[in-house]
Amino acid sequence: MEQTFIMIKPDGVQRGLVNPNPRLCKEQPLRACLYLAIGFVSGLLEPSLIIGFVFAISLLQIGDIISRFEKKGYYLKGMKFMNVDKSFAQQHYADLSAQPFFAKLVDYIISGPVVAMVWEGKDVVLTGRRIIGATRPWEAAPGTIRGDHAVEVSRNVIHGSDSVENGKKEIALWFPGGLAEWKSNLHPWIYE
Ligand code: RTP
Repeated sequence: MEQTFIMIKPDGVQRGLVNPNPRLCKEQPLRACLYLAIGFVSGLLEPSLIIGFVFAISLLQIGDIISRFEKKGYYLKGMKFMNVDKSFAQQHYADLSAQPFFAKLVDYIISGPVVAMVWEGKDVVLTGRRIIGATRPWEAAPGTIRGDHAVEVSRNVIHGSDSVENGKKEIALWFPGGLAEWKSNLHPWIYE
């Protein structure tokens, strides 16, 4: 089954910190309260768990992105919340090293934590790019992630592999230890 690498960029993560996703709060207030309560209690009990607090709050934003892939019928096969350094970001975007915006892009990717994910399913590379929307948010259709959440090309929330081949390369780069064993139950009502 096809896999793709999806990364929620620093702006996609950080915006959840200052601006809890109003849709989640409105549509699923209990879930939003639960995230906040878990994060708040863990932050109070043990300051080193503050990262849990940060992650719980940020889930209010990234939860919307994850749920779009889940609802479509794709399976989450790997996920990490991490900071990347300059050489790693340069490696990830090596194909764009000749572009005038390369240095700015690398600085932006290392400016805060990102969420690295692997999603699996039929045609997930192409369909994932459609769920994400056009690179330039002003060209991204409403209903896509970038169409709904972004304004600037340099703050376009999310990355998705642009081919099956690049997906394999990116998964190997971001998940060098491989993916956790998980017996996905490819639901017969989604896949024939
Ligand atoms: P991504 O790799 O992040 O999924 O984006 P993409 O395939 O849709 O677009 P690509 O051309 O590969 O560009 C990679 C990222 O570079 C940033 N960018 N900044 N003029 C600019 O300042 C500019 N142009 C592109 C965007 O964040 C884009 O996603």
